Amino acid sequence: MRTLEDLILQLFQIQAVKFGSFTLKSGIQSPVYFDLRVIVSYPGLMNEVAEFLWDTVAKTDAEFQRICGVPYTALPLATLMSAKHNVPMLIRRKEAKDYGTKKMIEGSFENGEKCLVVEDVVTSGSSVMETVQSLAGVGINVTDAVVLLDRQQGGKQRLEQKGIKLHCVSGMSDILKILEKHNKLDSNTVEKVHQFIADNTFQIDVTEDQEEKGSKQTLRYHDRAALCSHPVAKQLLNIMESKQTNLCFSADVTKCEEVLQLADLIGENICILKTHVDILEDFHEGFIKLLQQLAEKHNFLIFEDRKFADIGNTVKHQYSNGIYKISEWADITNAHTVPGDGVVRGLKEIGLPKERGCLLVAEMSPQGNLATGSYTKASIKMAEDNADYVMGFICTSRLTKDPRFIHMTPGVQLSSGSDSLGQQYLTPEEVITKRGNDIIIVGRGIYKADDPCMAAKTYQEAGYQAYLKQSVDFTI
Ligand code: 5BU
Repeated sequence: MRTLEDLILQLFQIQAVKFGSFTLKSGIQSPVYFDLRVIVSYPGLMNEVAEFLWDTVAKTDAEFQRICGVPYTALPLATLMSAKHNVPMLIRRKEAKDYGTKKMIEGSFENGEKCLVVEDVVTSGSSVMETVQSLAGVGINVTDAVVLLDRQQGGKQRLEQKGIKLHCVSGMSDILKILEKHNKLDSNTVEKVHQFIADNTFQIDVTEDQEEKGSKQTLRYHDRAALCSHPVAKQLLNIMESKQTNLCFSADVTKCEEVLQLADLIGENICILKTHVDILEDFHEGFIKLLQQLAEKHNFLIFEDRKFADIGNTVKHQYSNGIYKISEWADITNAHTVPGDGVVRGLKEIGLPKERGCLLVAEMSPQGNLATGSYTKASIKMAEDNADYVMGFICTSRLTKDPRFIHMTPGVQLSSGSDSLGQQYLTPEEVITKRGNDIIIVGRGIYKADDPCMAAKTYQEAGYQAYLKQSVDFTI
């Protein structure tokens, strides 16, 4: 059996541990990357890794009757541990959701049995949690998990908060120490990795309410801002954090002066002001300048709710030319996905160099709308394929666990209901806490109120309180 030192050197040699500049799934640049998939090509080493994992757990008081690897990389490791030490294994399906009726957990087991979860690398702990939740869904308890490499970015603490002890064969600091000692890394790289870890550790803010419930937690706005590489999404999340607001005001009035008055009156309560610039009767270029000054004064972004829906070539002109020249001033705009991805690619040609953001209309609020099912799914894929420009969705429910995407929901009032033309209203609590969205879009609830200033404060407070109670299991 090798020492831990030998093992790390071997992992470095086969490039399971790499240093340089890597774009992680979340879009952030990391100076270090662990890719353990490659070990399947080195059966001897794979056996040793499995033994290290086993010995790490054997030293503790962990009790379990089953072993389950987090798919896919840890699957062969769990298999080796199971076969050598004669502990029955379970397999967690990754894709069961798409097939509907298929079982999530394969293998035989008894209700209430305990299972050890095996993982290759832990960053935030979310992948381990997903497997724990699938197992819990069929009545199996998890109190312990074992991991080969812990990136030491807060995953261990997050799991501990959910009642799971994470046993680690090795952490980032061991790896750095060993590789530096053997002259595989210079001190500059080591420093860079330490800095990266310091800047990218997942903090868990647990509200009192969550503490009472025991184990609920989520990434906060500032955690997500750190994960975002999209400049507008990052800026927006930072505004939401510093102003404690997830309120977007939809200024659907028809006179420029009225928009400006409202913007100044409630600017401090909002993170975004949404316009329909084509409903303004007296639109003039000076209006945009004044609106931008107010955006700067109160630190909010401007979102033109244009809902582009034509072929790429046409939307390029609609976005940059004509009377409104939207791309010159709107931090954010949006698009329907009905024309296919050409609409996004067209807008992106204009918006990307200007560092603008785009939201895809993946779901809508009115009764009987057609943006559902496979249409919504295709919209999510379009966003993922264009994540350098698309920063999120207009939607009524959380569509992805990716923390980079902002989910904005229109059709919000303090009590649910509808208007006479099919608009359907949900409450801030329903939209943010229950459905896991990020931003409430409110129009008439504010500008038709007797006291719009008071109404904006009320929506800000309701939206933010709903966020403090929110728990979304993000994938990082
Ligand atoms: P309300 O006054 O809060 O109902 O205004 C809602 C705003 O959101 C309004 O500007 C609509 O154009 C916009 N909206 C919406 O209500 N529903 C949708 O699905 C989309 C946009 Br997309």
